[in-house]
Amino acid sequence: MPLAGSLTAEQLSFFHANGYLVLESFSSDEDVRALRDRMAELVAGSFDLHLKNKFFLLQRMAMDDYFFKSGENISFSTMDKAFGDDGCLKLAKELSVRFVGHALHEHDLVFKTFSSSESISSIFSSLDYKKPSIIQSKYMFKQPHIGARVIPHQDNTFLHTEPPSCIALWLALEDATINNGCLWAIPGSQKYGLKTRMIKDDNGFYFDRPTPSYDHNEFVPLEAKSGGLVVIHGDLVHKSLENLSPTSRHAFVWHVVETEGCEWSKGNWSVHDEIF
Ligand SMILES: O=C(O)CCC(=O)C(=O)O
Repeated sequence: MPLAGSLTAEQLSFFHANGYLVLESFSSDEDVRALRDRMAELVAGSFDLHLKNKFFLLQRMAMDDYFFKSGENISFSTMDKAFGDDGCLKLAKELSVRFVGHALHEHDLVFKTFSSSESISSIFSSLDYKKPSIIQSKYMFKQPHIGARVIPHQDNTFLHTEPPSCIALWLALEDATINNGCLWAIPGSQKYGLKTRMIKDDNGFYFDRPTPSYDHNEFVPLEAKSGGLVVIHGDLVHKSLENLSPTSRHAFVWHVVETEGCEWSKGNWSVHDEIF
C-alpha cells in the first residue's frame, strides 16, 4: 500500500504540467483544529501590542529589522487597516494580524510536528527530493473585510537555491473560495523560469530585474476546502486577492528546498547556515 501523502503518477503528471496540485482532504479536521487552536493561543499570548502599533510600523528601519529577524522567530505582522488614526488597534487583535512567521516549523511543536510529518515527507519522496528541508513557514489570516491581497509572485524570487528547488505547501485551514481570497495561479507558468530575484545586501533589498505584470485573465482560482493542501512549484506565478467578504480564510504555508546538491543562494533575505 502506498504511504499516506505519496503522489500517484496522474498527480505527478498534473503537477509537472501545471506547476500546482490541489490535494483535497489531505488533513483531518482534528489536525486543522489543532493548528488553528495553537495559533489562537500564540496570538492571545505573545502578541506584543506595544511594538506593533501603527507608528512603530511607520518607522522603516525598525520595521525592516523586525521583518528580517522574523526568518528565525515567531513574529506577528499586522494589517494597517486594523489601526485607527490615533495609532491604536480598532479591532480585536485576533482580527488584526496579517500573518505570523517565518519559523513556526522550528519554534512551535504543533506546527513543527505537522509540517514534518510522514505524509508530508512522502510528497517530497514522490517528487524525488533526497534531503528536503523546511526553510520558512507562515500562518496567513486573510481577515474578513480587510484581508490584503498577495501580489503575483514566484517563490523562488525570495527563497532561492542553486539550482532552484523551492516548493510551497499551502494548507487551507478554512474553506478558501473566490469570495474570501483563495489562491490564484497561472497554470504552466513555472515552465518559463524565474523572472526576478529579491536580493538583500548591505544597502537593503532590491529586485535584480523588473517585476513583470500579469493579466488577471491568465490566472485560475485554486479553491480548496478546509484540510485541502495545495502543492506549489517555486517558479509558478501565483497570488491571492483581497478578502472583502465577512468570512476569514486562514491557511498555513511552508516552503521546502532540496539541500542535497543545492546551495542556498547568496543574497537571499534569510540565512540558513544551519541547513546548508
Ligand atoms: O496565502 C496567501 O494568500 C498567499 C501565500 C503565498 O503565496 C506565499 O506565501 O507565497
